[in-house]
Amino acid sequence: MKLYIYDHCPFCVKARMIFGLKNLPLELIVMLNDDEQTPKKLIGQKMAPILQQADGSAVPESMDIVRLVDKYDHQPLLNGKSNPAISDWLRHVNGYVNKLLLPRIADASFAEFATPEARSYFSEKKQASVGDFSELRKHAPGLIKNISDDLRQLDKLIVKPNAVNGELSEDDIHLFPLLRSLTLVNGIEWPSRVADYRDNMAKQTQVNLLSSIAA
Ligand SMILES: N[C@@H](CCC(=O)N[C@@H](CS)C(=O)NCC(=O)O)C(=O)O
Repeated sequence: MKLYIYDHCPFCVKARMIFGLKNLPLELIVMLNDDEQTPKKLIGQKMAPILQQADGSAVPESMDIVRLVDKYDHQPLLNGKSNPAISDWLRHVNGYVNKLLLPRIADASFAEFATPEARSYFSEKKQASVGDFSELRKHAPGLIKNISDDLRQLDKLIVKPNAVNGELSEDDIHLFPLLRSLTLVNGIEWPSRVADYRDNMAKQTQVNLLSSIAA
């Protein structure tokens, strides 16, 4: 099967995770960020991730892909219960974290930004929605402090390094992509349980962290 993604995209990480967890073969295709034609041809809109199945049919929406692939072999892995405290934590952090992440993503060496046009497409689109990146960069120290404080709260919610609630659940699929994105940012204080969970999930899901290109 083929998965069309952007490497920086947390929704794409959700879809990648289920393939890694189940150790299923997958061809990853990183689209240029300004390539509107490929996604529009597959699903009628510019959106990633997109799963192209062996019969050629294309499936959008990360959680639809996760649930479909989890059931492929009739041995689903995501059987654990969700903890409402995890979705509350994610809702709170997702309320501000893009102000920290988007300016760094726009500068990083992701394959979807292999041409200057693809990088500008991203920067212009995102600045139109979250505001001027140079202005946001001035707030980075405060945002890094906020996220470090919030990670200390998350530390108390982590039950095991291999599953946030003790057994793999959709909470893991929602939580790990955000932690992976945060590895793009230098200076964050990672509490030990969160760091163990982040590293263990990267191994289990076969999805790389971004520390090597952090700024
Ligand atoms: N509900 C969708 C959201 C996916 C999404 O927002 N993807 C972003 C990338 S992170 C996207 O493709 N945006 C259009 C663009 O980048 O032009 C899902 O869960 O798959």
